[in-house]
Amino acid sequence: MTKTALITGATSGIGEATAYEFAKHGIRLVLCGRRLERLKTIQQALEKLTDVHILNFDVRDKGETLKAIASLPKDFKTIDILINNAGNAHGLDPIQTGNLDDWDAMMDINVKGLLYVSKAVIPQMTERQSGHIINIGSLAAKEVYPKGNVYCASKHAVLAITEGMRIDLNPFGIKVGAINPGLVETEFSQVRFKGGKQADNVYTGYKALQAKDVAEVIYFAVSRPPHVNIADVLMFCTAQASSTIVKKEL
Ligand code: NDP
Ligand code: 8X3
Repeated sequence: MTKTALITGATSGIGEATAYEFAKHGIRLVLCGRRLERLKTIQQALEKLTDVHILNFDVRDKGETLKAIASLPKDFKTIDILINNAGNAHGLDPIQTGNLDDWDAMMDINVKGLLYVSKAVIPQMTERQSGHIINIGSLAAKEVYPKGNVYCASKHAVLAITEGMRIDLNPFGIKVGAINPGLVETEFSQVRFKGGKQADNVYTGYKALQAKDVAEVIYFAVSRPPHVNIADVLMFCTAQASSTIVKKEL
């Protein structure tokens, strides 16, 4: 039977690439994000391949998140696959000079937003005793790097939540896993550095992972047979060995 996936952060980067990858394989889509025009453009492009519904909300807003997901029309209400992807780094500062608004953004979006979306979707999965949740963690979920402090904390939390979900949802036959990429060339650094010049250097001198590379791994995870759960993936571009070791040619 054709599955339906809800993807948060589908307006760019890994989420958008995952929407394309899933559509190619006929998975029906509920695409979420704040930038409505982008959602509409992606919907228009993908409707040639599959059914697409868009939901425009900010994951920081608990009420809006629950309301948006509850508003899904009958045809899209059954979510088989949840991709908790919305998130970003905000700033790269040592802890002593970190910005409180940046800290709020990372904890509110990466951690609490993921929880709100999950809270809206999990009850139907437990009721059906089936479902698959993939949380997008990061290398930052496994390592702490200089100035990464709060972003790394938010992603360590994502990994802890993933493991907690897997334990609690195990009796219901629900698969839960995390995909943890290293450097991926998306709008991530534009957001982290607030459009500043620093963002331009992040992906120069080596070939970073592309959003599609991560999307293909996500599709691999969701397309395994019923008895197989990909619990945790750490993926790098070849040039990257750790958070601080990246082989650059320039
Ligand atoms: P992008 O900036 O390209 O995408 C981020 C997505 O998150 C956008 O679609 C954005 O949509 C959405 N988003 C951000 N804030 C909110 C919010 N408050 N409410 C709803 N949606 C929101 O970056 P990536 O694709 O790289 O990031 C996707 C995930 O991958 C993140 O969780 C990130 O931490 C993780 N990651 C990224 C890596 C990288 O190097 N790029 C490496 C490892 C993990 P909109 O603005 O329209 O709301
Ligand atoms: C994004 C990758 O290395 O900036 O999670 O933390 S990194």
